[in-house]
Amino acid sequence: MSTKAVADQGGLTIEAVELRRVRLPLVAPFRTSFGTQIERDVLLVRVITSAGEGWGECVALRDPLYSSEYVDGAEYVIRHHLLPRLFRAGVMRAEAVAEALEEVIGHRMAKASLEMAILDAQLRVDESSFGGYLGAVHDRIDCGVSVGIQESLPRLIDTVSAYLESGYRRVKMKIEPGWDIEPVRAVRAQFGTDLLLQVDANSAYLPADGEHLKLLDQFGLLLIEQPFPEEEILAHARLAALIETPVCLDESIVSAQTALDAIELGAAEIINIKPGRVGGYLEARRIHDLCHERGIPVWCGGMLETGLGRAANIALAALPGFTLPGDVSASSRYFHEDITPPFEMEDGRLRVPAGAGLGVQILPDVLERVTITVQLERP
Ligand code: NPG
Repeated sequence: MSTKAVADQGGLTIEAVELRRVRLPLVAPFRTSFGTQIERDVLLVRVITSAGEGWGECVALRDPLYSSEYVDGAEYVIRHHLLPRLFRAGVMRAEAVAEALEEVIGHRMAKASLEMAILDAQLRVDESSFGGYLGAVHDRIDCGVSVGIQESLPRLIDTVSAYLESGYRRVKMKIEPGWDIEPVRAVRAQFGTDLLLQVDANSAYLPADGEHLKLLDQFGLLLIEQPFPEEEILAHARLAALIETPVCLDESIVSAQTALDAIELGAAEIINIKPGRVGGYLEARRIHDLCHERGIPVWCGGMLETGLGRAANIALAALPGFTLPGDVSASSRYFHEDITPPFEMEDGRLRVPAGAGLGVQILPDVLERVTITVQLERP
C-alpha cells in the first residue's frame, strides 16, 4: 500500500513521538506586564509515523505567567496523560486528536502541539499545505510587530522607528499601569495618525480602571487587548460599552465556545486567535469561522514561535476573516538563528508557505546546537 493510500484510509500509525526541548536566545529582551523574556524555552514534538514524520510546537512559556500552562507541565502532561491516550486510540488523523484527548481537562497548548505534529505528518503524506488545508485565500500576509515595555520614551520611539523602517504595517504596544497614556501619546505624536496602532495590557488592569482606559480613546487605536484578567468577561463587556476603542480579547478566549459567549455578551469586539491557547489549528479555524459569520474581525496572535509555529500561523493568518495584521513578524524580530530557514519580510509582508505540511524544513545542525533534552516515547 502506498503511503498516500495509508493516509486516505483513515490515518497514520504513530510509531514514536520525540519530545525535544530547545532554547533560543531572543535578539532583545521582551518585557510585558507579566514579565521579561530573554530566551525562548520551547518544547517541540516530532511524530514519527509509518508514512513519514511531522512537527509540532508547544507555545507554553517557561513560567505560568501568561496562562496557567508552562512548558515543564506541558511536557509532563503530554508524556503521562496525552500520549497514552493517543497511542491507545491507534491510527490517527489530526481531526480525531481533540476527541481522543477530550477527557483530559484543559492543557490546550500541550494538546495543540500534538495535533499540529499529526496534521503536519498527514498533510506531508497528502501533499497538501497547511494553508490549503485551513482555507487560506491569500499568498502573503501583512505583518504587525509587538513592542515590549521600554525603559524610556526615547527608547520607545527609537524601537518603533526601527520596526517601521524595516516595513512593519502595524504596531502593538505593550502597556501596564504607569506605562500607557504617555507612551501612546508619544508614539502618535512622532508617527502620526495613519500608523495602525494598538495596545495590549495582558490582564494588567482592574475593572475599576475603566475611566482611566477611556483616556486612550483620544488616540484612535485599532483596539485595546485584554485589559482585565481572563475570567472577567462582564468587566470587558462593561468596558466595551464605556470606551470608543474596540475591546479585543486574547487570554479569555480558550475555545470556540468562549469566543461565542464573549461575542454574545458584548465583551469581544475583536478577537486575537492564538492556536496554542485554544487547543490547536482546528479550533482556531472554528473560531475564525464563527467570527467571520458574525462580522467580528480576528487577527493572529504570536507566542514568540520558532519557524515551525510561525509557518503554521502565517497559513492561518491567510484565511479571509483575518482582516487585521497579526503578531506574525519576520524571524529576525525574534532570533539571530532559527531552527528553520528564516521568514523574511518583503514590503511588510510574509509569504504563505506553499509546500506540503508546514512547508518548512528543520535545519538539523541548528536544531542539535539548541537542543537541551530529547525523549522518545513509544506506544
Ligand atoms: O510576535 O510572537 C510575537 C509576540 C507577540 O506580544 C506578543 N505576544 O501577550 O500576545 C502576547 C504576547 C506573548 C508572548 C504572550 C509570549 C505569551 C508569550
